[in-house]
Amino acid sequence: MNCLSKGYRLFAVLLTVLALTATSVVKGQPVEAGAGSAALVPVTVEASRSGSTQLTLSWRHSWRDAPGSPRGNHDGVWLFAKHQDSAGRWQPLRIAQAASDEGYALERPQDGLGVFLFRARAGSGDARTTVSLQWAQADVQRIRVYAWPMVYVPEGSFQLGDSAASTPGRFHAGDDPALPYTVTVAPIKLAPQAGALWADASSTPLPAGALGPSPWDGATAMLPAAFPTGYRAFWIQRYEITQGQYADFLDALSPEQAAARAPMPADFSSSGRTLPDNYRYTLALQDGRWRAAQPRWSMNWLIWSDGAALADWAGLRPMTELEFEKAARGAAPVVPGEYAWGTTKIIAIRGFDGVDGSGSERALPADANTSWSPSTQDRPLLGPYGAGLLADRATREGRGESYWGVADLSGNMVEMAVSVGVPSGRSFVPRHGDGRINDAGEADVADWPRIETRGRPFGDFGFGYRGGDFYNPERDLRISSRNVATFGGTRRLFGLGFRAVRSASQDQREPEPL
Ligand SMILES: [Ca+2]
Ligand SMILES: [Ca+2]
Repeated sequence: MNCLSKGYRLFAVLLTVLALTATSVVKGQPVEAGAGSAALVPVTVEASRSGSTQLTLSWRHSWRDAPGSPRGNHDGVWLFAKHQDSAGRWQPLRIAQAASDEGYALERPQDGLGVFLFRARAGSGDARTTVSLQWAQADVQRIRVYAWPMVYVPEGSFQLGDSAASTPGRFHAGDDPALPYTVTVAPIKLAPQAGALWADASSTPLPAGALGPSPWDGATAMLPAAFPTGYRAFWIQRYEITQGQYADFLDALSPEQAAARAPMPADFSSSGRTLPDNYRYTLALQDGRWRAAQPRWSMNWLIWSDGAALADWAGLRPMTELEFEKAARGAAPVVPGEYAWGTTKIIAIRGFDGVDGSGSERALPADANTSWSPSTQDRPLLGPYGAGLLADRATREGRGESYWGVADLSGNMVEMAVSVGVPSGRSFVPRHGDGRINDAGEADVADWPRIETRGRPFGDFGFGYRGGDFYNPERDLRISSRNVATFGGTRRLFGLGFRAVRSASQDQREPEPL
């Protein structure tokens, strides 16, 4: 061995030592994925330097329709992050720039609170891509990322109201209760006359027997221009918020905030059940961390304030009941009495082939397409099933999917939405959350509906319930049922879930170079 090669080897060792030192310095910025989020979209941290992070994400049953196909939409993922400040509080971490692999595209809203990641080209199957994120803030200690499955609902016209006389509270054409109303780009006039939108105002009995609030206050007015009618494009969560995603949310809050947002024993007192089988609710605080034993099962036992806070924290917003019908029916003509999958066939899940909760179980019977109660004596599944349970079925009807591919809009958990039937709903302005909630654990976005008092079981608070749940009869699961569309409930109930949306950016649909 000569001196030259010896010197070279020493030099190489020195380089290695230097490189290792440099790596250990930049590794002072640990990045982790929220556990509940990762149960749906697994995330691998490939590299993390000060100010930027590289992640690989994968998710199942992804698609993008071919250009020119009648439906023409795609799924995607809302990727957002928090960082822990010096006081230990989790704060939103904005994204300055993002880039993905060839074959995937990104939409980064101007507020940088997250990025939408989706297929750039037509295709379907499991998705996998690496994403490089450049953070707006470099001097952060610890990062947690969240990747939520979403579906893109394109801009376009659609019909409201299913024209079935047996569908309570349904929207209809202003001059004919037997015809649907067509939403277009034009402003919506609320009036009992031709060209306007109107709805059935009859109240429906509540489970205890008393009549619920009217789903329609009968005000004749122009719907404010800011109100999301469903015509404009938006992103919607593909599944109801899961118990794992909700545990991630609670885990990023202060103890005071989490106490306001976590279902408590007092909330359960009406159920007549106790843990561990409280309508399949599996969250628990273990060693200071919130964990869901079944992270894929839909979150239940929510109230509006929980959903609104979750949406604010995630940089999203609540949907309106018009967006609910758009997300379900899509551009297809109405079918009287239809459910979110566009037909009137509805088969309740009665059990599972394989271990319930294992992630590989199959719903039984083989043609079951949601969870509901055929009668008060026949309630086959008392609690939520998991996100993606029906995803491998051959047909849209079998998967229980909407026109656009959104899961579980009819049945499983109730969807909470901003109501058009009362003034406090019509004044909604679709601002997005800013990634933070207030110290009391409440959403603090101006002009979102909020519960003003919990002194009554319900009130005129501007929100209501859509789509029914596992405890409801089939009529409640119809796309156009509005029997509780203005209900404004003030109590956590075992069938109440949530799903958030975000208005699509009008100007950032192209991949961005890093
Ligand atoms: Ca649902
Ligand atoms: Ca906020």
